[in-house]
Amino acid sequence: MIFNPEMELMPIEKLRTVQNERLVSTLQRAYNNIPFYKDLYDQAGVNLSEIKSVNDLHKLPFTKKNHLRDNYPFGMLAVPQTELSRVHCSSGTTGKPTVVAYTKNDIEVFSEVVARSLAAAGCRPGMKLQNAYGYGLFTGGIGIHYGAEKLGMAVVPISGGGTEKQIMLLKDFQAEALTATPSYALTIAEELKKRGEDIRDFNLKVAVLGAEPWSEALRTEVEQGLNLKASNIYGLSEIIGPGVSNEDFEEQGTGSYIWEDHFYPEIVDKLTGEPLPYGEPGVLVLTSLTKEAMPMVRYWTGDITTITYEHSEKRTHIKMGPIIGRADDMMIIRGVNFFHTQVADILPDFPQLSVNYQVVLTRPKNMDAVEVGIEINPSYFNHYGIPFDDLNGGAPDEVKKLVSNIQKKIKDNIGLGMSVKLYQNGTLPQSDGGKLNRIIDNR
Ligand code: ADP
Ligand code: K
Repeated sequence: MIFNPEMELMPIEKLRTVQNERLVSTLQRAYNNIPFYKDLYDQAGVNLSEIKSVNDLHKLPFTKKNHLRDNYPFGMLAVPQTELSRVHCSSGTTGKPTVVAYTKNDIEVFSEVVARSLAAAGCRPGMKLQNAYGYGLFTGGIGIHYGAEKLGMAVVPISGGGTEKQIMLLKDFQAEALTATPSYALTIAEELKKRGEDIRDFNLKVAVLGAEPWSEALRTEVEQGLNLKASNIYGLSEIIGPGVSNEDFEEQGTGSYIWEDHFYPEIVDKLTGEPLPYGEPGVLVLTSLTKEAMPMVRYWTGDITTITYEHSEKRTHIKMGPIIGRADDMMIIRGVNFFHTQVADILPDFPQLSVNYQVVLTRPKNMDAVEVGIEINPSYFNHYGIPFDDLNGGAPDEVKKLVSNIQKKIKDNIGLGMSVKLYQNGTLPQSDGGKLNRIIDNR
């Protein structure tokens, strides 16, 4: 099902015309109403009348998260506060949050792109959706809620957490769809297994998971555990919230469609900021084309990915690959660039391992050291009858060999020596409803 065939199937030349028109009015709106943009472009010496199409965008400087922080709370508004319909915050790190705001029409656009996303993920009008994204200042919960209603679904607004109740309602209400962070969907799947629930008592068909990076191995685990199809949803508060892009459930693994009539994507080099050709990994930079309250021009998402039209089969819009990491989350360990998602990528090579992992950084003797904790796959170990206590230290040869094979694989693929510690299933931190932090920095 395609929610908005006119826009999602629009021939690319026509789409460019729409984008160019929308870009020009976005730039005028930003420059004329927001002192930040006027100063930014005046200081850079750009004449906005020279920016006529998306191909000219590269002449403009980037907008970054610190610009939003500097203009806290309402300095980035292009409309009077009386015209706002809603205000959200992005959790961010310490200190003041990043504020984002919406007009009535912005909420309409937000709902539209979420409705398209859910439809692409296999959600249908008439289905019930259990929405386990957090409700509140976070854009995820309410953003999904409005989009699901627009699509014609019935929403169960349970929010994140309370796994026992999640399971009870999934079973009693027979919801066909689940939205959650991927790590929380895994928590639910593992809890089902632990309780010995029979998946045939549930009616789940699709899950729409996002807000944090996840791997194909995690997808498999969730799909098997919950007996459904799980697709990726991507977004960020600064651009609108979830629903900037979404995977089609029948084209899994080939990327997520970016709703290009509302968000124009570029990929740029993370050091030089120069635009990169399709297919090359770099920082995703997004320009909002229709937002009224808070237009974002060349917003530096910090997320590293690729974009290409190569796999756009069902729709004309461009697709982005999975997020490899955030530019500012990249760790440089003993000179080697490292994202924790690189650990996730090697796990499927070892059937003995489960998908849950964490990365602990320490600095003994002034040298950075990395320890990777990985949960084991209980069925594999039960099969061999190895008691869990024997996993670390005093372990049978077979386990010692496994650990050294994992270490070798990490060294070969990532280029860094790391120590590896195995954990019993369910003992590493799990998502209790929201995003899961996999990095523990003890340096
Ligand atoms: P907060 O900042 O409060 O955590 P945001 O919604 O603004 O909330 O977070 C957006 C960020 O979350 C993105 O920039 C990206 O790093 C991450 N993210 C969102 N969706 C995905 C996804 N599907 N895959 C990987 N990372 C994602
Ligand atoms: K964010």
